[in-house]
Amino acid sequence: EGKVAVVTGASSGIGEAAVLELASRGASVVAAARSAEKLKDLARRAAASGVLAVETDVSDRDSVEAMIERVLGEFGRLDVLVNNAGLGLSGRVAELRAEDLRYVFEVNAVGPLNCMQAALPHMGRGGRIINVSSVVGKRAIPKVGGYCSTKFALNALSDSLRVEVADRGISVTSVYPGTTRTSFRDNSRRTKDEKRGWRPKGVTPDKVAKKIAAAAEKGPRDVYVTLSDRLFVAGVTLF
Ligand code: NJP
Repeated sequence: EGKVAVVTGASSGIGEAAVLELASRGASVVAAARSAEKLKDLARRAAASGVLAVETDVSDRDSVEAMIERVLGEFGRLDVLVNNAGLGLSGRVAELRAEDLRYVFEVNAVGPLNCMQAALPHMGRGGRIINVSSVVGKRAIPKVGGYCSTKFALNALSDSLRVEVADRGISVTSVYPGTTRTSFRDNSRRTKDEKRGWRPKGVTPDKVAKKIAAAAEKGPRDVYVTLSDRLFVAGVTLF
C-alpha cells in the first residue's frame, strides 16, 4: 500500500500478472518492457490502479537509467524492483552459439544488473529487490545449459548483493519458478528448431505473481513456485 514498484518484462506472462497483483494491493506500479503497445494496453486495463507504462530495454543501460528517472519524476520514490524480464535459450552445450549465449546473458544477467545499479541509489530502508530466476538456475539440466548459466549468474549477483545492502535495510529475494504457463517457450532462442509452445503442465503466472507480491511485502531470501511441494531436477532433490 502506497509503495512504488517497478516490474520489468511486464508486457506478458509473469511480469504482466505481477503488475496487476501489485497494483491490486495498492502499489503504484511501473510496467517496463520493450513492447510499448502491450504495455499501454496493460496500463489501460489497470487504469483504476494507476499503472505507468515505460518502454524499456533492460539490456541497454541508458534505457534503464531513463526509466528510473521517469519513476522518480512521477512518484518521487522507488521501493520495489522486480527483475523479471528474461528469455530462454535451448540447445545442447556442444551446439550452443556463443552469440546467442551472449545475448541471453545481456538480458537475463546484465539486464537485472543494470536495473539494480540504477535503482539502488534511490532505495531506502525497507526497499525490496526481487530477482526472477528459475529452478534450473539452482540445478542445471540437459539441453538448456546456456539458459541455466544465465540464471546461475543472476543468483550469484543476488547472493552477493543481499549481504552488501543488508545494513541499508534493503532485502534481495530470488524467486525460482518451475514451468509456468506463459509464452516463455515461444520466445526462447533455439539452437535447433525444436518444438515450441508451453507444456500443458505448469503453474499459472498468477500463482508466481502472488508469491512475488508477498515477497515485496515480506522480503524473504528464496521463494520457490512449482506444482509440487518437493522438486527433483536431474535426480537431485532441490527442496
Ligand atoms: O516469459 P514471457 P515469462 N528488455 O516470454 C520481456 C522466468 N521463468 O513471463 O520486451 C525488457 O511471457 C518481454 O517483453 P518485451 C524467465 O526466465 C519462466 O515466463 O516486450 N524486457 C516479456 O514481457 C523470465 O525471467 C519460466 O518482449 C524484456 C518478458 O520479458 C521470467 O520468468 C520458468 C527484454 C518475458 O515474458 C518471466 O518469463 C522459469 C528486454 N531486453 C523461469 N527481453 C516459465 N515460463 O516456464 C524480454 O523457471 N523482455
